[in-house]
Amino acid sequence: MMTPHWILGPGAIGRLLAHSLSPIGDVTLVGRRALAEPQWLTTPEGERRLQRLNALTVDQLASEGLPAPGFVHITTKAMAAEAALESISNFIPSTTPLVLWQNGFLAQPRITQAWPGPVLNATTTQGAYLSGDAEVVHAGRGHTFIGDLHNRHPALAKTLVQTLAQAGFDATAVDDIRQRLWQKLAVNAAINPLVALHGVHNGELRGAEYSGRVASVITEVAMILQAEGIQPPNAGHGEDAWRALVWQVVDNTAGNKASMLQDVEARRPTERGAILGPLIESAQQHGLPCEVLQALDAELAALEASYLSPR
Ligand code: KPL
Repeated sequence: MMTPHWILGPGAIGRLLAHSLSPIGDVTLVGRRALAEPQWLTTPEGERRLQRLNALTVDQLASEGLPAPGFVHITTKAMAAEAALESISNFIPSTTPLVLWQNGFLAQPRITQAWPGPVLNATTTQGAYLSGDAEVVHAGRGHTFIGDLHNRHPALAKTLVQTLAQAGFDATAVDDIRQRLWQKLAVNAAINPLVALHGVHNGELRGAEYSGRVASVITEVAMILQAEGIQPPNAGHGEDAWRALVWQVVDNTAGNKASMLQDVEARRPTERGAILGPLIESAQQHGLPCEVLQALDAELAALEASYLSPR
C-alpha cells in the first residue's frame, strides 16, 4: 500500500507526477489557487486522458485534516520552493521526507540544511508542459535520478524509485545526485540565459551571433566546476568535455523553447538565481573569473525588471 504523497506546485512536472501516481495510491496536489476540474493528460503517444486529481489549495489543506504524507514532493520553480514548504510546514511532521524537483542548486542545499527530516532530490529529463489551465502534455519520456546530497538515505531513495516505477516513471536511485544537479546546471547556464535574452530556440545558439558567447560561458563554467569537484558526465575532461556536452544538448533540443525563455515569455521571474547564482557564488569563493556569467545575470535581471516591476 503506497503511503500518501503530497505534490506541492501544480506546474507541468507536478501535474505529470499527480496524473502518474494517482492511479496507484493516495495523492494530493497542493497549490496556491484552485485548479480547473477535471484535468487532462496528453501522453507522449498523443492519447488524451481525463483524470480527476485530488487538488487542494494551501488554505483548504488546513481544514481537511488529511493523514500525514509519506512523501512531500516540491515541484515549484527553484526560487519558490522554500516559501512553498513554509506554507505547509504547519500541517506535516518535520520528519516527513521531502523530494525536491527543482532546477539549479539553490533550493537543494538550503532545504537539506534547514529541514529536520530526509531531503531527496530528483533530476529528470521528463519533458512536460502545461497547455492551458486543465491540461499537461507529457511531451517526451525521460529518466529521473533520485538521491540525497549526503548519501544518508539510500533506502528511502530506492523506495521512492520503486513507487515511481509503478507509476510509469523510469527512475534510478543514485549516490551522486550532487554531481548530477551541477552537471544539469552547467548545461542550463550555457543555454537558458542566452536563449531567454534573445528569444530564440535552443538550436539557434549555433548561429555566429551567439556561439562565441556560449563558448565564453563554457570557459568560465568549466573552471568553476573543476573547483567544485564536478566532472563532466561524458567521456573526456575539462572544458572540451563540457563544450561537447552543451552542443550535444543544443542539437538534441534544437527545436525547444528552453524553460527560461518560457518564463520570460510568460512574464514570470526566471531561475537565474538558481542557475547562475550558485556558479557566480562559487567563482567568487574560489577567486575565479565570472564576468560573462555576471553580465548574463545582470541582463536577465534588467529584463525581468522590465516586466515584473509595477508601472
Ligand atoms: O533543460 C533545459 C531547459 O529548458 O531548462 C534545456 C536542456 C536547456 C532544454 O531546453
